Amino acid sequence: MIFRWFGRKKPEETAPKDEAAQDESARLESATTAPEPEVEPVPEVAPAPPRVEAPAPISDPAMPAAQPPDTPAAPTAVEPPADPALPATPPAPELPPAPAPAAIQAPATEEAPPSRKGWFAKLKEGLSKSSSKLTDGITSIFTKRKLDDEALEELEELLITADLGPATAAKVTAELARTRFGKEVSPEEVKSTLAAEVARIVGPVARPLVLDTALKPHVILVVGVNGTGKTTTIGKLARQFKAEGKSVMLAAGDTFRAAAVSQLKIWGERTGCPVVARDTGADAAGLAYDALERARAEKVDVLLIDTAGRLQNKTGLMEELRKIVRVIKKLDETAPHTTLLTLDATTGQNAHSQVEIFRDMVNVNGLILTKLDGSARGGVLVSLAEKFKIPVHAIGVGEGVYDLRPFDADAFAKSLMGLNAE
Ligand SMILES: Nc1nc2c(ncn2[C@@H]2O[C@H](COP(=O)(O)OP(=O)(O)OP(=O)(O)O)[C@@H](O)[C@H]2O)c(=O)[nH]1
Ligand SMILES: [Mg+2]
Repeated sequence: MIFRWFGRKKPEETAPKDEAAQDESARLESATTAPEPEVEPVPEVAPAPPRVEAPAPISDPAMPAAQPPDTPAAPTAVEPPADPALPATPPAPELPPAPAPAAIQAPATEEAPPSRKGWFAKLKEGLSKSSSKLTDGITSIFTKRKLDDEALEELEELLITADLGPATAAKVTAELARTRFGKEVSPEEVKSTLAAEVARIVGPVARPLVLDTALKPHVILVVGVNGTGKTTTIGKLARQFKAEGKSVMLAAGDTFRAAAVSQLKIWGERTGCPVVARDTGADAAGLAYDALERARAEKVDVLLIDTAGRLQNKTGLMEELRKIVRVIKKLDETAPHTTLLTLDATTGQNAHSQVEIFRDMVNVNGLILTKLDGSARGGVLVSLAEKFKIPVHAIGVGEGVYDLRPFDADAFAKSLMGLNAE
């Protein structure tokens, strides 16, 4: 069926892998039995999101501490984050720069589900920073001017600076030249031609997340750089699946930060989904194994596994994610059925290197672009589509529980060009 829309050690200690966890790793690697995980009780009706006091930041001398992990984020400001300044020593980990680390937070207040029209308006408004850059540029290039080589060159440059990437920019301008070269074109004509071309490029990747209902559970592993929206996206997806009548279980696989577990528990309470969790520093693969075992026993429809966005370094993260995959395959060799990578649209071209790293590491087969609201770099979705051809299942346009939408190529393309989608 298609998903459519429309603990044991003190958390304040940093050591993410204690001896017990390592022993357990060995146990899991040989796939024997696992202890009962801690499962949060499920309230019948999702309560109002509780306010949670942010626990003290976990200090780790090995990690660049550009910002404390638990600094509450301003709810709506999604300015392109400055690349966090990495300390001169020790050497920076190799992961691409990431936005500010996640804040533990009570998710945005419950709002009513938006109407279809409201959704298009929100998308257009969300993309307004991206689109105004493009449309202002198009207007200044094409007002009372013929489509000549110079105009095409200026347009190509504009598209590159709007994050569409050189290859996509060249393709789009070539298409415009093919049909209109030498003619006087209005900015409106250029925008609609570009919107059509963008829709053509992103169309093939605009694919809904398909849940295999025969699977009990369909396992969704959510990966991504810290702060890109993994935990929030899990909460939003959980709400959607529940609304479709599915039974959903969440696994707090980010055992690196205490706040990460609390954040997922809030989403669990809010969406009425049980959360399998352990204390900070527990073995993430062991937790994932326990969660899958439990989800199978309970014949749950969907298991969403949260993961850490950063560990001591890139190698540590890669190893942990690979181990999660290896260990859950001992229970179901086809799992994870979906490996979703969340990408923060405000990071622009950085998203490309994140896709490359995570794709090679854990075989990513679905993308979710988050923070398209307020990003001036929404065009990156076009270059990602063209380059990687990995399905974009949904886009995040806010922090609210309803702010995740299936990716609609046409609506996105029109909104990116400042045109009305409907
Ligand atoms: N505006 C906006 N904010 C978002 C969106 N998705 C997530 N956020 C916010 O981005 C911040 C980080 O989100 P998280 O879900 O905690 O990110 P994460 O990937 O789990 O981060 P780590 O656990 O540190 O790896 C939070 O403040 C979210 O509310 C979105 O689509 N739009
Ligand atoms: Mg998280």
